[in-house]
Amino acid sequence: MRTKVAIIGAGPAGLLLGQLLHRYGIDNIILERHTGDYVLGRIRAGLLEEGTVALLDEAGAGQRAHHEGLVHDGIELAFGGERHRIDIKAQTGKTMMIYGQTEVTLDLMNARQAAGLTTVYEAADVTPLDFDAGNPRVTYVKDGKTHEIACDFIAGCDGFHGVSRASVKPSAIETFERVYPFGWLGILSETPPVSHELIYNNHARGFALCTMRSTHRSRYYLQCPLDDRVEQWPDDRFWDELKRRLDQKAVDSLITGPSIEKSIAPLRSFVAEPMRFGRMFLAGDAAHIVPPTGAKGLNLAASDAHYLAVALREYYDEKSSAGIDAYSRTALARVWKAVRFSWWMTTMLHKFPDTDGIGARIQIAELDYVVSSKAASTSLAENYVGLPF
Ligand code: RFL
Ligand code: PHB
Repeated sequence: MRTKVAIIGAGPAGLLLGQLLHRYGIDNIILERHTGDYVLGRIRAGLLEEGTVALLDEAGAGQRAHHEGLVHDGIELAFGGERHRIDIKAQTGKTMMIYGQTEVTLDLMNARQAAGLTTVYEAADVTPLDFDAGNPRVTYVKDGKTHEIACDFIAGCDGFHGVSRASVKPSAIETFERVYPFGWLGILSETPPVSHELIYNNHARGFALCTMRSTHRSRYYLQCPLDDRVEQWPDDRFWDELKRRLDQKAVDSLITGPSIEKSIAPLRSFVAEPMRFGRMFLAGDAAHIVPPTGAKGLNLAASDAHYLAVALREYYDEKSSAGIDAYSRTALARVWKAVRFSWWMTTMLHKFPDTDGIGARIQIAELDYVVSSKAASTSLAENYVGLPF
């Protein structure tokens, strides 16, 4: 088999890249380790930047998001028992959209299928080869048989634990990492959200986030110890703890119900540099991870896919390598700003082991400053809504 771009991973980065390349007339094949249903079963991000929605439109997969997504103009920060609204639309002229990653993935999968493009699910032992030389290849095993795809380029869109980054020789890559001393326990429930906008809560017992998937489906997160397991968090304990961390008005309007999903995710900041190794590029979580506090993970996967698709179009249409040569630098400039913002939001909103004394007071002073200073709230707003790309 031969294709122009062999894409490893059918998460949001790989599917969006594949669809954008298709629109630019560049053929591609996606190799995914799991089944499509497994990929769709992963409950992750929920908040899309306007730029991400525009990319879904460009990919021909934005229709349902416009119909079913919830457009949000602001967020609330809660601390000291009170809520403070940041009017993001007034500060930036832009909005955000609540539309779950599962829906984004489904829409991109459907668009890919409608376009008749090849995705190999349950591809085992996917191995990128010879990307440092001029003849990159990817081998994989399917139904017990080994296959090989010859290609011009490989796109490693295979997430944090993928094979692409792991295939690079250690001397060619530099990594930067911070692991936070807590995780997020998330639940999904078939209940109306406590408020029509997201509420980020700083509380002495730990961070809590009220978000949603629709007008009848809520998603809540609690900061929890890293070694906690979901079995330790029956629904009643979750709701009790959430109520302790919310302001009274939120507690009064909170509607609880059985959870339909519950999971714990560790929080980390991670960046690999560069994002290009000869004829292989990394995109999305394969290259970087941010803690979810800034809602940037999925949005960065989308901007990487955009930069890479445009660079490859330039390569094929204009016979110019300028775009692919600049890809790593261009993508990393945006990535690092999102890493900075996500770290800052995480630091301001969570309880740290050493936050008890001076740290906790400084957090409150910072939150107070953010909600009372136009300059500070505008800074939060323009990062939250997504920096331009
Ligand atoms: P993904 O979504 O991990 O997709 C990578 C795909 O590659 C496949 N794969 C392989 N395929 C073939 N061969 C191999 N050797 C392979 N190894 C892996 C995987 O099966 C998978 O299908 O990465 P992508 O596309 O870069 O997308 C990134 C986003 O998924 C990610 O940034 C966000 O979901 C991060 N994230 C969150 N972001 C937010 O903005 N808000 C959130 O609330 C939020 N919650 C989360 C999250 C990530 C989580 N992870 C990674 C465990 C919650 C969790 C639990
Ligand atoms: C979500 O809806 O899952 C979500 C929203 C905003 C965040 C993190 C997660 O900052």
